[in-house]
This record gives sequence, C-alpha cells and structure tokens, in this order.
Amino acid sequence: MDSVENRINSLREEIRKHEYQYYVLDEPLISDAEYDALMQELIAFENEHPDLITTDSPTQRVGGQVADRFQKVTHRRPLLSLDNAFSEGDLREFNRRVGTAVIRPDYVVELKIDGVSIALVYEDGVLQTAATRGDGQVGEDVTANIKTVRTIPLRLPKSFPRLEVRGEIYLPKNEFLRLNAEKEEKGEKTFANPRNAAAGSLRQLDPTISSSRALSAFIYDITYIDGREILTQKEMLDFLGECGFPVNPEARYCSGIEEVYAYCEEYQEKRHSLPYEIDGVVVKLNSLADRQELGYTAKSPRWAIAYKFPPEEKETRLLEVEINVGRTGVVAPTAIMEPVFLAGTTVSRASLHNFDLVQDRDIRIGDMVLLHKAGDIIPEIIKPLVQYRTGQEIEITPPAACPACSSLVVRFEGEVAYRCENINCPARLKESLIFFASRDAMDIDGMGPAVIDQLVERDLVRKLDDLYALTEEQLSSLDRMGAKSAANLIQAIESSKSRPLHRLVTALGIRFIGGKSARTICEHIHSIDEFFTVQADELMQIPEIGPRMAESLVAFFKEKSNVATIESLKKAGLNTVAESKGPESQKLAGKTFVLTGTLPDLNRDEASEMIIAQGGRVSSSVSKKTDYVVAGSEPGSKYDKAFQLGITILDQAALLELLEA
Ligand code: 1X8
Repeated sequence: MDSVENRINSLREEIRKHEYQYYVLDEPLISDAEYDALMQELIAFENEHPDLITTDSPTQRVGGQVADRFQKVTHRRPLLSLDNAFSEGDLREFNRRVGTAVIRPDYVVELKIDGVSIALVYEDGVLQTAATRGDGQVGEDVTANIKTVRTIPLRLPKSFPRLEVRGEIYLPKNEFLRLNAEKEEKGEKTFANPRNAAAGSLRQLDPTISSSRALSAFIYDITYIDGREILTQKEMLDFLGECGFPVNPEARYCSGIEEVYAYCEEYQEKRHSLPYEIDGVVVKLNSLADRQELGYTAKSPRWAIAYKFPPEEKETRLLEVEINVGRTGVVAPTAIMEPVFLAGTTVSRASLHNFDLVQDRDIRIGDMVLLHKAGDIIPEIIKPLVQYRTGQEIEITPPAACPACSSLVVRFEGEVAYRCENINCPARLKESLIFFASRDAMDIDGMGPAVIDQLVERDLVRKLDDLYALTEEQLSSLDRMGAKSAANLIQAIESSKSRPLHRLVTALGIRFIGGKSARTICEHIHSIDEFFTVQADELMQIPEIGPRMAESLVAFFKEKSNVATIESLKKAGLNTVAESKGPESQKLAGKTFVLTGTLPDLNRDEASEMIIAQGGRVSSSVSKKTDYVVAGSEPGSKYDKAFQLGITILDQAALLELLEA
C-alpha cells in the first residue's frame, strides 16, 4: 500500500513539473503522448484508490498556472478540458454513457487543432477582449496580439449586444517551418512544435512580433449570446460561419458512433495532408438540450470527448552521421538511420541541427533513437533510447576541418553553428560569388546567380579571383549570353577593380561584417595588407566594433586559402587601399541623414558616400536629431517616424540638388 502512495505522489510531482514546462515556460521536456501516458497512469491509480485522491492532484483541476506578464481575465465560464479516448473501445464506452441519458444520440465531430485555446468577447459586434485559457478560470489578456491574427474578425457583420466565442489559435505547418528555418539561420533556439510556436507568439508583449508570425484560428463554440436561439452544434457552426468567423471545413454531422469512429480513422490518414497540425478528433453531442441532461464533471463536459491519435513516433537505429557544409559555410551533422515508416513517408535521414543539440541530447552513433516529425513534416530525433545501450555507441564530435575543403572550421562566440572559413570552399563558392558580385558589394552588373551557376558548373571559376581571369570568349559561350552582354560583363568586371577598399571588405562576406561596419573599419585600417596582421584588441578600439566582429575578422584572415585569394585579387589589379582623403567639402557638416527605401539610381552605399564626401553623417535610425530622411520607393517605418517628427523628407532628386547646391 505504501508503495502505491509513493508512486502516486511521484507521478503527481512529475506531472506538475511537466505542466509548468508546458504551460508556463512553453518548453515541454516530453512529448504530448508521454505526458498523456503519465496522466492516464495517475488516473488509473486514483480510480483504484479513490481514498488517495487529494484536491491538489493534477487530475482535479483544469489546467496549468498563469504567467504574470499580461493582465488577467476571469472567464465568465471556465474553459474546460476534455476527457480523452484512445481507442474505438473508449469511444463506444463514451457513447454508452451518453446513451444512459439520451435516446439515439447524434454527434458533430471536429478536428482537434493543436494550438492555443482562446476566448473572444464581442460587444455590439466589436471585438472587446481576447483571453488565453490560462488555468481554465483565469486567462491572460492577449487582445492586442489576437488583433494581429488576420482571420479573426474585429467587427462582425451581424451585431448582437454580447457574443462570446471560443476557438483555437494555431500556426500553419508551413509558417512553423519557415519560422524555425529563420530562427536556425539566426542561431536562435527553434520551437519544438507549431503549438509552442503559436503560444510563444501570442505571449509576445510586442504585438508586431505576433503580427509577423501569420497565426490563424478556428472558432468552434459559442459560450454566450443575446437575442438568438441555437439548438445544435451543427447550427452553431453554421451561424459562426455566417458571422465571419473561421470555421474548420472538415467538421461533420454523424448520426451515430459508427460514423464517428469512421471519421476518426479517416482523419488519422488525412492528417498529414492538412496544412495545420491536429492531434485528434473532438466528438460533441449535437443537441444542446441533450447536453444539459448530461452536464459536467468537475473538469470536463460529459457530452464531449477528445479522440486522441496514437503518437507519430517511431524507434529506429542511428547508423552514422554525415557532416554537411551548407551554402553559407555552416557545418552541420545529419543522422543516417535505418529506414522507418513515419507519419506518411519512409524516413532515413534527419538533420541533427548542430553539435550543441547532439551533445545536449547525448545522441550517439549506434543508438536506438525516438523519431518524430516536427511540423508533421521534418524528421527529428527526440532522444536516444538509453535503455538499449550496449556501450559500443560512439560519441559525435564536431570536425576540426571542413569535410568539403579541409579548411579551418570556426565557431563564434554566442553562435551554435560551426562554419567553414574558406570563401572558396566548393560547398559555398556559388553563394560567395553571388554575394561578392552583388550591388552592395563589388557591384558587377550582369554577374547574377544564373551566370555564376554556369561559371561554377563549367569549372570556369573555382575561386573568387578566377572571376578576374575570365575572357570575353569564355563568357559568350554561356547560355543566354550574347556577344554584347559578354563584352559588357567584361567591362563591369574591369570597373569593379577600382571599388573602394570597404566594398572589397564587404564583398568577402566575412561573418558579422556588413557594409556599414566594413566602412567604419576601413576608416581606421587603410589597406588589405594591414588586415593580415591586425589583432582583435586593436580592432576593438574602433568605435562600434565589438568582440564578435573582431574575432570573425581575425579568423577570416587567418585562413590560408583566404590569404591566397586576396593576394591573387591584388595581382589581378584590384584596389586594396583606402583613399585616405577627407571629405571633399564641409557643406553638410553637422547634418545627419537617414536613408530608407530604394532610390531610383543610387544604392544605399553610393548615396552614403556622396553625403559623407560633403561632410554629412549617415545614421541608421530616425530621431529628433535627424536633419533629413532620404526616402525611395517602399520606405519603411523610418518614413512614418520622420513624418511624425516633422523632419524634412528628400527624394533622390532633392538629395542631388542639396549635394550640388
Ligand atoms: C479543444 C479543442 C476543441 C476543438 C478543436 N481543437 C481543440 N484544440 C473543437 O471543438 N473543434 S474543443 C477543446 C476543448 O474543449 N478543450
């Protein structure tokens, strides 16, 4: 008996910990299926030993805790959770219980969206408040963020004195994948699933962040309405649709439990082709009057149940780890596994993202691993199954040299990625060339991705400096390249040799060194040769140059292949020294300019150069101290700010006039 009590207590503690991780931190440590299993185990124990149920058991309340950052909203009616069904038998048992109060029950079945529950209040047809579920009684006021969800109507076509509805906010699979790819690129932590991403986005205090996340919603319940009688769930969904709410199109009327189960089986297959994640089916008694008959338990309605799909997780063996170099030089591990069928496809490869993650999860070659699909699409290893370990497993370590070119592999402070530092690395060459030739770098007109692709594929260019050895004949042999274009391109390559030093430094694509910082650095370091010997602490003396930039510059110029390339570029006749002349005039001395949008003929660098040459200053943000904002087409928020502050706004013509005056 004592051991049952111990087991119950440790289960409760475990569940509370996971609830905190999930609800409060948005960082679950275990899968939903694992969480459900713990909860089911606790429920089973408590059913066998009802004398051991306490009021603070996780089974006795609706949800988790409320975080502090938002205003709290007390729900007029609590947001309940649903009982779960895991099998056809559970569904039949539910139907049997319903049948004790209702003759020949009929149902409406809806997809269970894996998102964040939300309660919306409309007064006289206008959205007043939007609150998260919180602990079911008290939620958080996320009205500002909800207003950014495009599918939620701010005003209804039909007006009622008061209307309260509930639904689910979710992030579509493709948006989830895009958001995670973006985070990975920036070296930030990714979201484990679309639900966490939706929750994280809704809990942003800055609504512009949730706005950029393309959240969406389905509304499925009316909890309060004046002046309209609704008798069934079917009628409710139709009415919600008429009110302009997003209603899930897959909902279906079922005349009995057989049809309900058929629907569950059907969508277990179809779930992978839906654009959003679902984790089951919600089965609701259709008649609202019949619901009254059944009523509620302490935590859930007796007239509804959630049929949960079995978890889409599989065990397989990690056979080996392939190290790949991406377009931008990121060196990343990929797991090669024994093929398994998972969520609709056969899977044998999964990105391990980065070596930190491998270390954190302690994944080893030879391990049996638990596999799932992030966003229902991208295969991912959840964890190694350490119980199967034999001791023969091999640890995975980052390589010291690039697998594609054997050059230095570097990891910068604050980043998880290891990068190949060789600009000529075959894995990154195309990307290096595209950036090198681009408008804000060496500005080689006509040297775009299509041309570069052919030059590399035909082996005409193997290193950056090979660009300067190209002949007109070679260029005119390319697809879609006439004699005239080839001649123009040769001319453009020739002109690029005389670009200022800071343009060359930008063009090398050194991590963290953009156009602006390259310019700043070249005001202090006046030739490329000085870069070979400069130390990080010297670089950090330069205003606005921090340790990350300094470290990156030093690492770049330490790589032998980069040194050789730069020597070749010098031999080819490129300008590698800074013109140390000061401004041509002081006409714009003391005047601060901000550039926004695209000017018709000048790029950002050219415009800045012209302003600086006349003694002016170029800043990146608008403030009261800004004298002029130069606005091109599609200007950003800087334009609006300038307008608000009454700052003089110039177009290109007005700028040129000012410069020439
Ligand atoms: C939760 C959900 C419900 C529905 C869809 N998705 C959910 N996550 C639905 O009824 N269509 S109902 C619900 C709940 O009552 N906790």
